[in-house]
Amino acid sequence: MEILTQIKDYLCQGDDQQVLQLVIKAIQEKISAKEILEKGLLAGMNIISERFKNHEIFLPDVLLASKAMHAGLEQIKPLLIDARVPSLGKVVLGTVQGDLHDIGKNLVGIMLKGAGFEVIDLGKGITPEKFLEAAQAQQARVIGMSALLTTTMPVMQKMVLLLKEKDLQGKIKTIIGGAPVTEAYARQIGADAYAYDAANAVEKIKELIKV
Ligand code: B1M
Repeated sequence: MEILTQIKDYLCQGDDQQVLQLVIKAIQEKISAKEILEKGLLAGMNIISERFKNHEIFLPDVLLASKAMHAGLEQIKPLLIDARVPSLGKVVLGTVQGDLHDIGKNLVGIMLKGAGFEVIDLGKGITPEKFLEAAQAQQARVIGMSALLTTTMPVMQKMVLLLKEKDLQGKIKTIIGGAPVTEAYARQIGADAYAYDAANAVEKIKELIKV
């Protein structure tokens, strides 16, 4: 669809205003939020990731594209979240300490809310202590951690160790994800689950708390 290609292209150009207007137009044209997300916004972010990896573009370009992604995501968020679904439980979510990447984490939050979970999104740069404090205050059964840098992945292990130290392992479950994170890493550090994308995170958390 032409408009989805335009969303993808303007996202790659980092034009948040055009992305915003086009997403609004796509919604008016009754294109589904899922299609706007997958064929427009995420398709654009995938191109940006590839170009950044190949040194064809630089950090400021990625920042602009991320801003455009956020602008579009904000518009489709209400469509992906169905407020009528009863709460399945609370999940504390955040990007780990030292890591500022939050696009994937935000998507996970949106999908979880859409599936009926109550999400306490702590934002980015979150220490294990902060995760724990929020989980205890909110009586959440799951802590979800996102990391996009290999250098910040060890924070996930610190979280697991902190729960162990406080004798809370198993009572508060952990799920991890993010581009460099793998199932094997989750097993290695003793996390309760790993998810490769936002939809998979919903499935895995449902399994974790058996709903
Ligand atoms: Co950065 N960055 N970045 N970056 N950035 C990566 C991650 C990188 C792989 C690019 C590269 O070099 N090829 C590289 C990391 C290398 C590594 O560690 N191995 C990198 C680097 C090096 C850096 C800086 C250090 C650059 C610098 O300053 N020199 C710096 C670090 C800042 C910091 O965090 N302290 C930096 C900064 C930035 C921006 C600020 C410009 C921007 C982030 C903006 C933002 O998030 N608000 C940015 C971006 C956008 C990227 C890339 C291009 C795209 C990431 C993204 O948003 N993808 C990224 C390249 C890449 O990943 N290949 C890159 C789209 C998103 C939907 O996917 O986040 O993977 P993702 O989430 C998916 C799944 O992974 C999963 O579900 C999501 C949806 O399907 N998932 C979970 C994610 N979290 C989950 C949690 C779960 C379950 C599933 O359970 C709780």
